[in-house]
Amino acid sequence: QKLAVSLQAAIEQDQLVLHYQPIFRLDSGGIESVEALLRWHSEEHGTVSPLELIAVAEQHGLAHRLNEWVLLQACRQLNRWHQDGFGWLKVNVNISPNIFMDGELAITVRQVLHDTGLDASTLVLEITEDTSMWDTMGSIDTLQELRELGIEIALDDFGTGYSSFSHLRQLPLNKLKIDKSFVADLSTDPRAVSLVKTIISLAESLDMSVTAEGIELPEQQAQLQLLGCQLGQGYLLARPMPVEDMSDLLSQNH
Ligand code: G
Ligand code: G
Ligand code: NA
Ligand code: MN
Repeated sequence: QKLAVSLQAAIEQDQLVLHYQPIFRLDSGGIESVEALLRWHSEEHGTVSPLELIAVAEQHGLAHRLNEWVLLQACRQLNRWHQDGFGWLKVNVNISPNIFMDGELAITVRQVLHDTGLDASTLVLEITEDTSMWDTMGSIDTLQELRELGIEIALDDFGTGYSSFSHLRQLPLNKLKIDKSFVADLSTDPRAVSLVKTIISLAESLDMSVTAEGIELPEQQAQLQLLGCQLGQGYLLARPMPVEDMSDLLSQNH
């Protein structure tokens, strides 16, 4: 079977899986949120990477269904965690640029919030800056609509893409995620340190919180703490993991 046909069946039959990677407060070590990350092991096609999966979905008109599936599963799972006593937990869901730009995202999000009864303030959408979408006014309207639902918006992979200072000024964003390429160079490159320091103070002055992605080494974590970075995620702290493991980790983390 073609990959797209299998993917469609997998969406309908709930054969896709979300893994979760915690985002930690770097000062206290507490968990603030979990990022939902798509995983698919197909009997026929083996393990398909999320990037390939999303590309196939977009080529075959399945992007909407896939996005809806991810949002609904992530919100349902967060509800379970809230009911298990972790009522403060948030979930971060990645939204691909095409989904973001087509104008129906706010309708889908509103529907999912309604169907799950989830507290909107615990949902964070991650939008990558690696597109030229910010140049269209429609994108600002979409962001505004999403914010009016009470959810938060994070700008993902910050520093690598298209965003300029004027975008940061115009867009109603809550969070910046510093791209892992900057974090990777922190322990070896003083210029990376300067850049990260600047991004942190920029975000603070615009009332956004900062998350460092891709923390792999203790030196990087130490440097980020020194620079006052509030939040971090990466293999050093915890890898993306299945729901059961995430539940265990939440129970251990106070
Ligand atoms: O988890 P991993 O490193 O394999 O993810 C690879 C890429 O796929 C990352 O850029 C990540 O943001 C993206 N990704 C993972 N899950 C989703 C998802 O549910 N939706 C979208 N749009 N992107 C995702
Ligand atoms: O594009 P995005 O920033 O959403 O990509 C997130 C992806 O990065 C996750 O899917 C995850 O698998 C991966 N990731 C998480 N932590 C680390 C890390 O410490 N190092 C690297 N190289 N990748 C990571
Ligand atoms: Na992301
Ligand atoms: Mn992300």
